Amino acid sequence: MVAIHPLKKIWLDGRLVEWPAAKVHVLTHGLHYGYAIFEGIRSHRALNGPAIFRLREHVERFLNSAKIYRMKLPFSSEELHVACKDLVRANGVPEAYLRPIAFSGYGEMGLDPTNCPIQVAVAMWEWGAYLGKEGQEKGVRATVSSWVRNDARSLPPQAKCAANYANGALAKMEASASGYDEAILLNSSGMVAEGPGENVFRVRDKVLSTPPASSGILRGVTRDTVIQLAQEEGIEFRRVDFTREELFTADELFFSGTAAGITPIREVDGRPIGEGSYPVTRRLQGAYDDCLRGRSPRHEDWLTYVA
Ligand code: PPE
Repeated sequence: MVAIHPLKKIWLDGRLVEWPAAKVHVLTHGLHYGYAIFEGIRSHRALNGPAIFRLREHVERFLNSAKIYRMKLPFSSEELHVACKDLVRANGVPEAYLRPIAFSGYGEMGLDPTNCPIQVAVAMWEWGAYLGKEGQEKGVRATVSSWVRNDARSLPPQAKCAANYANGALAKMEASASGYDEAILLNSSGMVAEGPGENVFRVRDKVLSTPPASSGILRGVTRDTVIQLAQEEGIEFRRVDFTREELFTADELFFSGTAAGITPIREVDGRPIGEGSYPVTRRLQGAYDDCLRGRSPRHEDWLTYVA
């Protein structure tokens, strides 16, 4: 969790407005029914200036989320790219987290959002290590949630919809109340799915694995980055379902996500994971950091410089 420190500007419905002016009505439709889709993107101080990481892929997922929910966005992909770049420049903060969001606005009530205006905003704030700086370095303690991950037949996991996160919040609160840093959710078949805001990776006998999209997860941009980097590092990789007990017997486990970055998991439900050193995780963290900060020439195309 992070307390928000106001910056200068927020992009709202096509223009940059002053931070305190970015408000909505309490009868905003999406607030009542969870009809909102969003993204989480990071910008970093890279070698050649502030740069947004994998902006294209995030905006593409945003458009796909809208499509799944029949939401007609009044802005094009190109306009959203420009909005994100303008926003980082306007706030003058290179290391930030960007939150594009589209939602059914004020106009009608009742479940069908078809006739509501669609509002779109991009806000940004400074968000340090999602699971704490110490967690990022030394690893976090996780617990398998008693809450089952949203079933794909109820809430499509590929759409990053606000409604999905009620399930995540239940899991996260349960984990915190029991003294853990983060939850791991199983799907309705009992296989490992993901964290409330992260994908999960496992290393066993030098083989890296992560659950396939069919396990009912969000297909993370960071997950995709990790998979590409692992292949370049010569790490054997498999997309495969794994069980709860395979978490306990892993040599290494880690979370991946835009907010979380690559965060080692050092314990699951009282069982220490592996030996407590994370050689594969560390290699991937290093390679990932190089990409974010423009030190990886082969992945320059993942960066959108804002200047
Ligand atoms: N699964 C879920 C459910 C999820 O929310 C995220 C991102 C991921 C996997 C990883 O996706 P990606 O960021 O593309 O690698 N969670 C976002 C929101 C976190 C929040 O608390 O808010 C994020 O990391 O931006």
